[in-house]
Amino acid sequence: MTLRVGFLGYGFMGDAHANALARLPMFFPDAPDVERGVLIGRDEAALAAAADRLGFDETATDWEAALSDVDVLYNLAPNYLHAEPSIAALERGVHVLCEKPLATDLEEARGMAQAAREAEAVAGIGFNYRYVPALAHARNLIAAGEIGEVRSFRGRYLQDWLADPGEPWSWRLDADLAGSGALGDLGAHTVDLARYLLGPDTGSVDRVSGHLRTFVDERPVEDGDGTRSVTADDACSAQLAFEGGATGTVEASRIARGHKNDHSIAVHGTDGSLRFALERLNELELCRSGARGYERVLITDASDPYVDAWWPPGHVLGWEHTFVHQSYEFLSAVAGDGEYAPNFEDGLAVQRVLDAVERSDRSGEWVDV
Ligand code: SOE
Repeated sequence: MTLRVGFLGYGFMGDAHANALARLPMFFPDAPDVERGVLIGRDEAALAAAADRLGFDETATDWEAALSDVDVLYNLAPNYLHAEPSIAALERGVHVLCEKPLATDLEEARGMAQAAREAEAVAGIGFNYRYVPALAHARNLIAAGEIGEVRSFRGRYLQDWLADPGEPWSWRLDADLAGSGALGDLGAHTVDLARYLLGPDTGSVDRVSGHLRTFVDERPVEDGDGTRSVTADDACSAQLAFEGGATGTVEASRIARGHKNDHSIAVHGTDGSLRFALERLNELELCRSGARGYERVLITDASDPYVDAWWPPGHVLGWEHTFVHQSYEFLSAVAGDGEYAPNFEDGLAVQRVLDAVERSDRSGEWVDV
């Protein structure tokens, strides 16, 4: 069986996912056969050029009609276009891998999770950092009790592409179109990693105290005159109280000068700690039971998650490999037993936390998730 895949959207994420599909048969020969079938977008000329570059057979400008022509939809569109096409696809039995955050608000996210529950199709969400080998390894270590009982989680996701007030306006800066700013774009990944690393019980967030700030209220229109209002947060921070009793913090920013894609995580347990930074994604730092400090371990052995598909030890992997691993797992689930995580329930769980952070910011108080 060959799975015919359609992509809705062909920006940065289109490149990342198309590259993943191209690599899949070379490095994961047991993955299902996949055809890059239809590239869906609005601008015919731009679509044709992108389809040619990304290896798609056809293009379409009507996403609804295109659904009858694919087995799988990768929803890589801006956040405000996550709900309707994903729900429509699932209702037709088309499998969906939707980029994060799941939706622009909790109500939409609930609708998407409900559609996924009722569908005879797989509904995955693009939390690609679960597929960093070092983080998958960290999760296994925590689950095996290597650092004892988790007492605290600390995550920060810092970028600086909005530090310059002259950086133009885009949909990502509009709360109606994106849902939120740094919180949903970056913090969503961090909240998901807390859930993933700590496990479903310990990692479930119970209460939050959140703070959001927009520092640049107007930004220039790209290739045009004047400015448009920025309604999404530039930066945010939140304290988390986990159901299992652990404490946590999450910080996200798109104005943190000097930080390009700094997604850093630390987990402290009763017997040890571990820490990770995305800009050095092949490494994991471990403070093992009884040790006085951290040791740095390269997670590139064939026995480490996903690594045996690639290069010999020390021949490091990059950010793009996470998308290959993600497509491998997602498409294998589609062709196999249909069981896949992270799925729309995971997306909804994260959306509940994002929503609580915004509610807490408005009320100035801790709120229940
Ligand atoms: C934003 O700059 C962004 O592209 C996010 O949207 C992605 O989710 C993140 O992985 C990298 O940064």
